[in-house]
Amino acid sequence: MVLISQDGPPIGSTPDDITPENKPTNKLTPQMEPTYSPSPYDPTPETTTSPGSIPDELTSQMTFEIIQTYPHDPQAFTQGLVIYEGYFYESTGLYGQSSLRKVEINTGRVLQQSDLSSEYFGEGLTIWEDSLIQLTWRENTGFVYNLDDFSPIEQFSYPNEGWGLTHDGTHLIQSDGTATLSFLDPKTYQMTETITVTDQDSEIDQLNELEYIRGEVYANIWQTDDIVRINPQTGAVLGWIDLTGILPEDSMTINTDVLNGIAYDPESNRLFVTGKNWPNVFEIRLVPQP
Ligand SMILES: [Ca+2]
Repeated sequence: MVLISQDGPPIGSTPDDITPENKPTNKLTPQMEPTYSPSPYDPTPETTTSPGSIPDELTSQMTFEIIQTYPHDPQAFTQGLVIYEGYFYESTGLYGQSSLRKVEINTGRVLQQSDLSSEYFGEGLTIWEDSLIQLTWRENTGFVYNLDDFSPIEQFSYPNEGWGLTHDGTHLIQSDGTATLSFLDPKTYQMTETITVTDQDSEIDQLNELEYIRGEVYANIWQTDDIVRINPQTGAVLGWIDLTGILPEDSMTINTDVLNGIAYDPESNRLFVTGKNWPNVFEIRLVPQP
C-alpha cells in the first residue's frame, strides 16, 4: 500500500483500486501527483481529484455524468445486477424469459446463462461467498446457484414478494416493492429484521433493485428515474440520485421499460446502472445536482 498525500486520490480510489483502464503506468508515491487524467467534464471542487464513480462527500441531491456506455441485451428484462471479478451477473424477469446470466462488461456478451422454468419470474440477485442467490417475484422462492457453473445448490422460501436483493456482509437485504427492507440470515434465509424506509416522515415505497455501497443501500424506485440512498441501520433516506434522461430517447423502443439495475465494484469505485430491456449499461459518476 502506498501512502497518499492530501492532494492525492480520495478514499475509495487508492492506486490499488484504480481500474486497469485508468491505472497509472507508474506507482504513485507521496510526492507525485496522480498520473491519470482529470475528469473531462467540468468537475466541481468535490470531485476534482476523484477518478472514480462516487465522490467521498455526497450531497443529498445528486445527478450523474456518463463515464462510459456499454452494450446491453435489449431482451434482458433486468431485475438484478451485480459485478464480481470483472463480470456482470444479471437476473432477468418475465414469465418464460427469466434467467441468470454472466455477462462480459465491455461487450454485453452473455457468457453463461441458466433459464428459469416458465412459472418463475426472476428478480433480485446477489453474490454470497461462492454462490449466487436469485429471488423470484411472486413465487416465494429463492434459488441458490454455484457461482462458477450456475449449478443449483438449494432453494428457500420467503413470505413476501421478491424484488431487489443485496447484502451488507452479514445479512441479505431484500426489497419487496413496499417501503420495507428485510434482513435475512444468509445461512437459514430467515428474516431477522425489517426497516421502513422514510424520507423525513414519508415512507418511500416501490423499492426495487438494490446495491450495498459503502455502508449505504442504494435502491431503484420502481417506475421512476430515481435512485434513493438509504441508511440500512435506520431506514432514513440519505439522498436522491436523479438519472432523468440517462437513456436517450432515440435509444428507446416499444419494449424499453424502466430504469432498474445498480452494480458497484468497490475495488475500482465504478458504478453501473441499466434498465429493463435497455440497450445499454451506463458507467456513471455521481455529481452534485447543480
Ligand atoms: Ca444490484
